[in-house]
Amino acid sequence: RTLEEELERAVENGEFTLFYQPQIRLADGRMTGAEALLRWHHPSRGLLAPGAFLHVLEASPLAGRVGDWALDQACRQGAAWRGAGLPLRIGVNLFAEQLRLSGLDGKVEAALRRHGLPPTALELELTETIVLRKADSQLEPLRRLHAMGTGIALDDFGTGYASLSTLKRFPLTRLKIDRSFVTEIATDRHDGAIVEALLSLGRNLGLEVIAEGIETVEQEAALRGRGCEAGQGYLYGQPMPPDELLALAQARH
Ligand code: G
Ligand code: G
Ligand code: NA
Ligand code: MN
Repeated sequence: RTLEEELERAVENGEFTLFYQPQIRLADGRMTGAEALLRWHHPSRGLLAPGAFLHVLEASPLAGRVGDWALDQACRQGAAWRGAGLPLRIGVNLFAEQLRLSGLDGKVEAALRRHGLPPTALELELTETIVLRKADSQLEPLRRLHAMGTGIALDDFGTGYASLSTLKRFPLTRLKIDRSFVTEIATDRHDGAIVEALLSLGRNLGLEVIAEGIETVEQEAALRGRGCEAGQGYLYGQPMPPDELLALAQARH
């Protein structure tokens, strides 16, 4: 069997699941959100992270179905947490395929309505590569979602080639600084300077900034000291099943 055939079976058998990674407000350490990250309960290979299959899934038409499932599942989970008194904003990664097909705004609105969530309870994550391939006319669904109050984050920020003018015309609410710049922020002068530039870019565009891949209190302090609003990384928690995230959120609320 090829990986693509296995992925097709996985979609049919419901073998995917979502893990969640905490997102923290650096000013007070509270958990304000969680990013949903795909996992595959493979019948013989065990629990697989996206590294094992994303390259094939992304290039396949199945990506649209898996992406729609993840959007619905993340909204369901967000509504459950909200019901438990934890109004976390849920981050959902989008596949290029989901933007290529029309009707993304309708699908997002329907998922929110199905689970009784306000538009602000959701943040869609897009990579620079996806963003750069979009013509102005293809941005209309995202503009509508942005106007409704849904978050739109630029993922892996700093690793691509998005120009200032691209960033300006794209309907964004947040930049996610890629973890490659965070790793040595406390020790490497250049990484410190790059992060400062990314943060000032965010400020000038009126966007919030979240840093990914925070693993140490030194990295956290360096980011907070430079005015970064939010963070995500192993320091706060790895991607985990929903029940574990709930327990952690209750402790960090
Ligand atoms: O879960 P992990 O930490 O290994 O994530 C690896 C990559 O897989 C990340 O870059 C993330 O953006 C991507 N990814 C995880 N879940 C999803 C998903 O549901 N949809 C899309 N499009 N990408 C995902
Ligand atoms: O969407 P994105 O590609 O940024 O997904 C985040 C990826 O980074 C996932 O693979 C996740 O497991 C990983 N990750 C999240 N936090 C950390 C961290 O603190 N350190 C490292 N090395 N990886 C992380
Ligand atoms: Na992401
Ligand atoms: Mn990222």
